[in-house]
Amino acid sequence: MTQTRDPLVLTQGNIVRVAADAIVNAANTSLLGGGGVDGAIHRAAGPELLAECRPLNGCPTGEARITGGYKLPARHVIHTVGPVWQGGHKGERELLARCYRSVFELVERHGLRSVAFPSISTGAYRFPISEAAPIALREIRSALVRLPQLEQVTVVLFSEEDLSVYREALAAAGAPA
Ligand code: AR6
Repeated sequence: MTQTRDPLVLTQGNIVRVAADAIVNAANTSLLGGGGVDGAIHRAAGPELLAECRPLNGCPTGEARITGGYKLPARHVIHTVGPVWQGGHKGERELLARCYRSVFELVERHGLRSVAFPSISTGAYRFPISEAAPIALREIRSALVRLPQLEQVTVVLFSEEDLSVYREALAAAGAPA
């Protein structure tokens, strides 16, 4: 049997350097920028990104919006708003899953073939990464099964520790179906 490359790739690095059809931004409901990965993406893309975001009038938690990538190597940015972790009894897990699904709806609609995600909600929004990783990986696997156009999904983890958590979650979930 020939070994094919897994379309799901985990890597450590800075998402602003990734040349994919789209990179995903962990934004807030204003879509007007912030700290963390959001700040890094806006800085690297340049002020045209904020100019395109402003008339979008924000984005509710769990939804997503698409813009150009401007000075980024990525063609598009898909902005999604993750839930703030409030202890786990406020629908946070479902809202996080919804973020991934909303991103993939845009990926499908725009015929994108490669997309790179940061670990949504696990920074300033304090979602425990050990709980977020299996949700992210489950939704990514499900999209890869559903969307034949989708060739590669990369999760770009900012630290080696975060990469280890995702690797363990991937191993625990087993091989792709
Ligand atoms: N590349 C990849 N991952 C990164 C990068 C980067 N350049 N920078 C940070 N991370 P966060 P959230 C990781 O806080 O929790 C913003 O202010 C980071 O280590 O960026 O969804 C928004 O405006 C962490 O693992 O996003 C919102 O107000 C992950 O990205 C709020 O933060 C997410 O951390 C959103 O909080």
